[in-house]
Amino acid sequence: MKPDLFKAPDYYHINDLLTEEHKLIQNTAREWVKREVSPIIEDYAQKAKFPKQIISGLAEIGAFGAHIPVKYGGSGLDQISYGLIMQEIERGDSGIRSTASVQSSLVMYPIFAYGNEAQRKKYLPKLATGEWIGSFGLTEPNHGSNPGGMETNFKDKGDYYLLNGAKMWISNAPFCDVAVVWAKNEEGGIHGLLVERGMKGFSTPETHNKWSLRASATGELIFDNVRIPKENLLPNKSGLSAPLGCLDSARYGIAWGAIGAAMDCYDTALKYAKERLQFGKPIAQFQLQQKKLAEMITEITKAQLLAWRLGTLKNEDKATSAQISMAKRNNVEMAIKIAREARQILGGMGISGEYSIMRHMMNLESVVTYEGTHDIHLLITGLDITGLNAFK
Ligand code: TGC
Ligand code: FAD
Repeated sequence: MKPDLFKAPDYYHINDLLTEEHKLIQNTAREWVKREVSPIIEDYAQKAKFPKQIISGLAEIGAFGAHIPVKYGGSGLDQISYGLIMQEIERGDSGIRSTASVQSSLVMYPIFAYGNEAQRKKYLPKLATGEWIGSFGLTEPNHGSNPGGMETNFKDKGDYYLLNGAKMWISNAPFCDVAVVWAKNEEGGIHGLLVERGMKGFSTPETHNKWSLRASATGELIFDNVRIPKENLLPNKSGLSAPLGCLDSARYGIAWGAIGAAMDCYDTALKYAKERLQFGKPIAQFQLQQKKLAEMITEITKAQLLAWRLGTLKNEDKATSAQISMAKRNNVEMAIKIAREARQILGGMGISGEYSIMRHMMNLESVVTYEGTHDIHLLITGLDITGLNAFK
């Protein structure tokens, strides 16, 4: 892996829209990624291992609970700050951003928003420091895009709930300390339960042989007659809108994160194209390569503006789920297309682990699928603009 000389593209001076605090947060995260992620990430991805030693550093840059209030151990930052941290982390690797997204948006957020005070005090400080790692179990073997059909269920046994079922494709599962698990009660109502490692009948086998997000640990959550203490039910929200509400927060982070991956591919391709000589000229002088680079910077700039505007709407509590969905879809597709074009600019070197592009490209195949597939997000926009529901 080459030294990380990343220079962030900022064609429309988006930086001028940021406060001094935003810039400081962004810069801290960027320097941390250069120091702690870039030198090791290729090796960990090749070995399909998550680099656990970076967990405390992720906590220090505010990646765990950026928007959770300080009194619960979070950083109490605004939504743009959260987005910028996700962007910088994903510039390093989407798998590392996944760990941060799950911890912040899918574990800390529901405990904060749907939990009671005792649950907030018990879990949030430990999750904020990375002492505990969380996972989020919504997807099941038979229910991915339609989580409302979930089969995982719990029965009221008087003193406790009895949980049965299985979740699959769960980020952080193999080493999580606590899982936010979505399951149906006997009446079919959907609730969140906090399942802790060590509970009898709870196991988290790792999913192997992934070609994507190799530096992120993915696994199953299996519940075989697990006794859940009654105080582990999230009391303040139920129904499918509860897990989907968490997804809004995570999808927002991905809309920013994907820009980071795209920026890294663009920056790598631009540098390479200016240095690589063929036919006696830098390949950047050929029109076909300039077209690719020009389109890349245009798409990155559009995505930056979309994310920034969405962040301001979120700060004002005005962003709709459909607006968040559009930004997730657009920015991830933009990043995948850029990764593919950037790889071509590097020719044969594009497939080598000497450069980050192929790793980003493979990672983005997961990012375009999780948190709602590209197709599902098209249909969410379709429903929003036509009023006609393609899912029913
Ligand atoms: P539908 O009938 O439309 O909705 C049920 C209820 O939910 C409400 N709702 C939302 N609420 C909050 N936020 C949203 N984004 C919401 N979308 C819908 C809706 O208003 C309704 O409320 P109510 O009060 O009337 O009951 O549900 P549906 O069954 O027709 O499904 C709709 C669909 C397909 C859009 C939705 O289920 C969906 O988004 N599917 C995609 C599933 C998905 O994204 N899974 C992600 C799993 S987690 C993950 O991938 C983590 S990866 C993490 C990482 O590593 O970074
Ligand atoms: P399916 O729902 O079976 O979809 C297959 C295809 O059919 C897709 O192309 C889809 O777009 C299309 N399709 C489905 N329905 C429709 C429709 N109505 N109209 C048109 N096309 C349709 N989940 C979690 O709960 N927690 C996690 O932490 C998590 N982490 C993940 C990490 C990784 C690496 C991956 C790959 C996935 C992860 N997921 C997680 C699961 C992810 O959210 C699901 O994979 C995703 O929601 C899609 O579900 P599925 O894989 O079952 O595909």
